[in-house]
Amino acid sequence: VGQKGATLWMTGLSGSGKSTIAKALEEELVLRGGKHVYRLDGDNIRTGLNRDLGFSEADRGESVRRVGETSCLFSDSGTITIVSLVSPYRDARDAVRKRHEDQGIPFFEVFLDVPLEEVQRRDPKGLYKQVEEGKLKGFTGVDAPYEPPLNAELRLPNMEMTIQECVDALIRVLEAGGIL
Ligand code: GGZ
Repeated sequence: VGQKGATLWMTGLSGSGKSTIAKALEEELVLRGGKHVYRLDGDNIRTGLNRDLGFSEADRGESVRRVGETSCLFSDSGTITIVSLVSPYRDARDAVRKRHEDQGIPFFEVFLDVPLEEVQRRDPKGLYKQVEEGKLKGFTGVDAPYEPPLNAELRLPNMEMTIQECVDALIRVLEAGGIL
C-alpha cells in the first residue's frame, strides 16, 4: 500500500449528493486496490465524535475543525480520506485547507454545486419540507448561510452529471495530484 494519502473535502447543501458520491468513490477506490480509503460523513460523525455539537455557527465551526484535524491524521497515515460535510462557512473550510497545507498533506476541496430549488425538489430526508412547515429552523441554504467555495479544486454540478461521471472526475483529480 503506497504511502501518500490525501483529503477530498466535499461541501454542499443538504441533499446535494455528498454522501452518495463519497460512497460511490469509496467503492471504486476499494475495487482498484492499493490505497486505504476512509469516509468521514456528517451523518455518522454527528453521532460520535461530534455528538455534543448542534447547528449553531460556532458548533458547525467546531465540527469542521474536528473533522479537519481527523482527516489530517488519516491522510497523513497514507489513507485517502473522503469527507462529506455541509461545512457552510468558507473561513472554516479555508482553515482546514491551511492545516493540511502546513503539514504537506494534499487537500482537494470539492463543491457539489446544486441549486437550492433542486435539493428542495429531491428532499431525500423530508428535511426541506420540515423547514417549509416551520418545524426546523436555521437550515443551511434556507435560513442559514451557505458560502460556496471560490477556489475549489473541483466543482461537480451533479444535476447535470451521473454519479459515475462524478466519480470519474474525482479519480482524475487524484491522478493529476499524483495520489493515484
Ligand atoms: C443543515 C441540517 C440541519 C441544519 C439537520 N442545517 O442531508 P443531511 O441532513 O444528512 O445533511 C445535513 C446534516 C448536516 O450535518 P453536517 O455535519 O454535514 O453540517 S455542518 O457541516 O454544517 O456542521 C442534514 C442534517 O444534518 N441537518 N439540521 N439546520 N443541515
